[in-house]
Amino acid sequence: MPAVITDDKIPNNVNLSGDRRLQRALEAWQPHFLDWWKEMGPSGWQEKDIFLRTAVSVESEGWAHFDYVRMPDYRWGIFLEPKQEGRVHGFGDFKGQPVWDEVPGEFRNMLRRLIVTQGDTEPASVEQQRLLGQTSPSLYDLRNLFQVNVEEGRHLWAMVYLLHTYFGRDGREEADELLARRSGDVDKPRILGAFNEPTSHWLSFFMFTMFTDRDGKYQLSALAESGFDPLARTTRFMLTEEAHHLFVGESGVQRVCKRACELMKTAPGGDVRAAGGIDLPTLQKYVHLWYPLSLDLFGGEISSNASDAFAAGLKGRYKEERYTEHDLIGSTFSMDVLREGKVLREDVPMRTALNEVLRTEYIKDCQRGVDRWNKTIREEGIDFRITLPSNRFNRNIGMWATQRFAPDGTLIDQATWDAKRDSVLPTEADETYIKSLMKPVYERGKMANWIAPPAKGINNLPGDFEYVKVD
Ligand code: BYC
Ligand code: FE
Ligand code: FE
Repeated sequence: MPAVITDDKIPNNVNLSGDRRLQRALEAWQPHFLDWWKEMGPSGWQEKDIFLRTAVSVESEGWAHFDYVRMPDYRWGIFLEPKQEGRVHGFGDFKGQPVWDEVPGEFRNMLRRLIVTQGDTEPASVEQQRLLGQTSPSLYDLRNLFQVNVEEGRHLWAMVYLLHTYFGRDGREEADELLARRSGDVDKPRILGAFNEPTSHWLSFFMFTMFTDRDGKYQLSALAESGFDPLARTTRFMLTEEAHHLFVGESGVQRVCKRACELMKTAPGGDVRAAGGIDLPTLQKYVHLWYPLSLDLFGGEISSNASDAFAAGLKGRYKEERYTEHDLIGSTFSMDVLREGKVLREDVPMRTALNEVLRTEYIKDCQRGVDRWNKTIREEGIDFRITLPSNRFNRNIGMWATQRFAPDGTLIDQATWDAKRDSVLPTEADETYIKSLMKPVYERGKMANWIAPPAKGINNLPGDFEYVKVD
């Protein structure tokens, strides 16, 4: 493993200076990335000093360096986990054979599509979050937002490195396209649904980092199993950073829950809204919005793409080593399916069910987070439970998208849906109310009224640390 080179234009542990052509190509892409960052990255804060973590190596001890940095000066680097000598394909048709260090011709398109789809989500999320710095509930949250943003920028670099290194001219073109598409744009939208949704306030930001970044955890874990070794090594390191994004989301919502409970107990008549908080029924509606959008990101329940990617050894399951069987020929997965307007349980050939297999793991993980929110609510002495809706509710991708379902999974007709919609999903009035709360709080140690302070600061620093130098 080459040492980390940090005095180059592009910090890396892939010996970039040993490949002049590649280095020149990436150095030519770099100014385009910076232009994109300045145009579409966090608005209004580019000249300020932010207390950020920068990945400087892949050592499990001390991979991160914390210091003040202006975001355009952030050292976006390329880091791959060390190569494991003798690594073999762990699943699929090539199981037991040595992993690939080059792209096999027959799978080139499939692999490129996976990498481009992954890469597209990273800048998309930065675009979605670009205005949130104007309304942060505290300096602590402001810094966390920017931390997530710069790391999503680094994740884009990770995928662009693969495209430039292994896909020649097509790869360079795809890398340019990654900077050309725009979240929510009618003509050149981002590839996947959730990445074109507005994230226009901090409640949606926390839901996004809870539910949508968690799709990232599961997709990256599936790619970390890949028999295309550079992809596996890149995504493994991305997962290290991802944990903080999930923390921001889960703890963010938890703090909103806590504050809602406090206000229920202290506000006249327990009226949380009158006291300037986010009431739990409204919070539940945002769970109903972001959770199905994130479920959609796993693709159709029955998918030949998923089957092909597994067969080729390109995309595995979550923690493949936990399973005993890695061929999946002749095995089945028991799952709900829609047949002639009815929900039935069926055994589906395992390889075609792999999107659903991954989604099922994701759902369990989401439930664990929701359980922790409910624990907070219970500890506050409040009788309310947040629930995840059925995986059939409000879907736009896959077999459930063709019918209407209530949050409990009951099939309902369009008229019932129309009558129910505003009681289960955010209305325009809810959006207006939440946005009305979004007033920036930029004094050290202060917190907006609608959210409880964090249990502790970042990197063991105190809560009133100057996470962002405002002046
Ligand atoms: N929206 O066979 P199907 C992250 C398309 S998040 C729009 O059912 P497949 C992050 C699909 O592309 C992780 N289109 O599904 C989080 C296909 O189109 P084509 C991102 C969709 O292909 C927060 C057609 O429907 N990583 O990192 O098995 C912040 C039929 O597809 C959607 C990845 O996604 C949708 N929701 O699975 C920052 C990993 N779903 O090709 C970052 C790479 C499906 O027929 N991607 N379609 O035109 C994949 O593994 C797969 O592409 C998917 C879809 C899992 C997304
Ligand atoms: Fe990411
Ligand atoms: Fe993330």
